Amino acid sequence: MADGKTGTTKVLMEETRIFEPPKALAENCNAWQWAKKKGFKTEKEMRAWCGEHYLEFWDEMAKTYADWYEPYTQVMDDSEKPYFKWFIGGKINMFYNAVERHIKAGKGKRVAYHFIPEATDQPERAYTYQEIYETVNKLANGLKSLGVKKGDRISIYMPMLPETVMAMLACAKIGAIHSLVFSGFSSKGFGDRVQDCEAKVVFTADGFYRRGKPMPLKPQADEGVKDAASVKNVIVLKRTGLEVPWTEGRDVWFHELVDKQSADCATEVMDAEERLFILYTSGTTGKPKGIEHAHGGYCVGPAYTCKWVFDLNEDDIYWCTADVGWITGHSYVAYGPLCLGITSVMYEGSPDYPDFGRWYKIIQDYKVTVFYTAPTAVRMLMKQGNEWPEKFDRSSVRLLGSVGEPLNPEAYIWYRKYFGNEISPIMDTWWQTESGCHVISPLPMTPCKPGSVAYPLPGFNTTIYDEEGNEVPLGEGGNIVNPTPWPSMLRAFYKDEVRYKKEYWDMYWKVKPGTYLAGDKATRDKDGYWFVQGRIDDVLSVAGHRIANAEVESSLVAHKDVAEAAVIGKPDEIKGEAIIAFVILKEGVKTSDDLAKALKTHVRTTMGPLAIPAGVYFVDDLPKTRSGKIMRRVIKAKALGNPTGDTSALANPEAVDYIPLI
Ligand code: 6R9
Repeated sequence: MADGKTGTTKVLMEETRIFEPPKALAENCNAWQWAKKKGFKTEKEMRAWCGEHYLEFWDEMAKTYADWYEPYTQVMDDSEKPYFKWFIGGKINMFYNAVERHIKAGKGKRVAYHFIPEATDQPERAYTYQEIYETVNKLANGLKSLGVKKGDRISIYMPMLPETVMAMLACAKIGAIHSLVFSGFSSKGFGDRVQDCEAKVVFTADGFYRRGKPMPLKPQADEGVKDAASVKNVIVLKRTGLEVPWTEGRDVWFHELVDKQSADCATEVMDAEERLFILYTSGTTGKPKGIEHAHGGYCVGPAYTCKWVFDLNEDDIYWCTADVGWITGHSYVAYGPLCLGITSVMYEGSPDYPDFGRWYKIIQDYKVTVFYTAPTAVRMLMKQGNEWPEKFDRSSVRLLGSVGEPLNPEAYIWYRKYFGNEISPIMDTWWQTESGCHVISPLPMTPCKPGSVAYPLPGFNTTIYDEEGNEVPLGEGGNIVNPTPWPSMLRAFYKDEVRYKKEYWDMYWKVKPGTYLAGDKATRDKDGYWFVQGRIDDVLSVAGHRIANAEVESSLVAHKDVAEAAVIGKPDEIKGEAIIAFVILKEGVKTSDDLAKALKTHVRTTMGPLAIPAGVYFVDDLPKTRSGKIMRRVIKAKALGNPTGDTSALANPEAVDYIPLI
């Protein structure tokens, strides 16, 4: 189709291999225990019932996995679609569920995180639930002393540390709304997000470790907040001891703020719908969208899926490698495992420091039982060869997870063999910042097909629609949709009602109001197994991170020598997609390798290293629609040597000829 949206695609690849989970796991896992108790004979029957009776199902999950100060009187209210409300009248707090209730239950001595610094000469350290409870209480009092109140926004620009989770928890405790920005973002990326949510306080660190070396972070944080009038204080965690620029009266050391405070602090009683956090994710127009999540629903979705999909129990040692700055870190490093009182491993640095054996060594040292990572990491480690995993004992691992992009069959088989001892099933979990928790995934008793995310989870009625809103038959592709709401769903875009409606709800509003459009394409094979095919909009997936094409283009166009730019994703064995830029230079500017390099550096400094184009090509023109929209679909087809399809919407069809084969 001319606008680049999905048409109907057939299943091209037929995967016939099926991996059965170990019998003992299938029979004893938490999900199947529940099914047996309810009298279901098959997994299919269970999944179908939970979809049909989704309100009853979520009601039970909310009562099983969350503790409420006051019970809700209604499970869900859809009277103001697309603003769905969950657990009406219920009072709750995420901090109470993630930490406080474990202390009350006498489980304070349990380890929440085994923290492993990147530098091998620094001590590893366990943080108990009790220690986290006390530090968070003090930090919450510290935030109050700075004037932070319920509903205020707090930006967190911190590396992968237990203190980052504690900063999140302190906000939750007093009802402030946290907004994490991945510490790999540039100062501009950070600053834009701080300004958008009008943060009152910012958390950052003096620096972080990368490949064994301390790197500064505070100067970037300063640069980011320099135009943010809303920011009253910057709280700085001392991690590296690097010297930092200091603004008297504004900047506060994390440890000094905590040390002065009492460890008594009352947890704010929140309405279920009050906001827990805002997390920015890339949208089609390039401006990041602030996805809002609520306390009530978030206490349910991550905990339920940690219990059912990852089968987590108190004797597990769980490790999710995601950075807390992304949604996977929010749900599966912080809130989900904490709500269940689980012991996690948290590793500060990169997988190749001091060598490619680091992750396997951590698995060996801590006897990790459940491991969750992204396909990009699996492919990167696969490329390094089997001798690395073979040096270490990985026999503790009993279950694996994958997230962020399709796990291609080659990587799937390798991951299963070298991380999973050829027996651990892989939970390939499809979900989004917007969904808050897993949506489509196997369960531990599901027979799995490589490359497939299996089926929608209990509680979801996720299906595939064609452009008109008809469900497509097995074997055909279309748009992933959720016709019914779920508790940990997004509630809104921060201050942008129009885009919220446009991006998720307008597509099928006329035929089926309240149907959520996920923005991905998928197909199901003849057995009903789901295969995710990628985004329908113009968002790239680089190493599992979403980067809007438009964001990279606007960064390039901001360079003094660039007139116009178009960015596409080229399939990449390791990263999923590599960023390729086509650039029209301003009149009189000459093309050169140095200029191509300068443009890459420019993207790096304005957006951060994740967004650096792998290739920059200079062209004389770019194909556009009559309304001036650059036709990325056509550019991509031409560059990759595929048929360019329908070009009737082009204002300048001759421009296609300028696009080189890459
Ligand atoms: C959790 C997360 C969401 C987008 C999503 C889709 C892609 C996520 C996937 C997957 C294939 C999987 N995605 N999991 N694609 N298989 N198992 O990644 O959130 O950063 O918001 O990205 O990631 O395209 O729409 P987020």
